[in-house]
Amino acid sequence: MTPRTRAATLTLLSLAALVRYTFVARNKGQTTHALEITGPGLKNATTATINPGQSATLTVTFKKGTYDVFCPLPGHKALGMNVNLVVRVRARAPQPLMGATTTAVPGG
Ligand SMILES: [Cu+2]
Repeated sequence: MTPRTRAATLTLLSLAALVRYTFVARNKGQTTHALEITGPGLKNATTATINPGQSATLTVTFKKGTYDVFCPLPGHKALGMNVNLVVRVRARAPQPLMGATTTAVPGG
């Protein structure tokens, strides 16, 4: 079996600006990963390194704009653990937390 790693997947229904979202990053792979989000208004939005079989949460408040969701470990972003996230909607009232999950799965 080769140590190839399939791209992380990110599933989102919709995202509103100015609402706090908690991402649950679950590492189903066999090597360590992490989750980082960069974009408007975010600073140091990253989890610690996540060991295989473990998970970590990352809570962020988005503004309108385009964000980059990726694994910050060296080389992982280039392997495809990277998605763009477009936040379009402005919130009218507080809403319950919505979750998104990124999953890195070993392939091969
Ligand atoms: Cu990774």
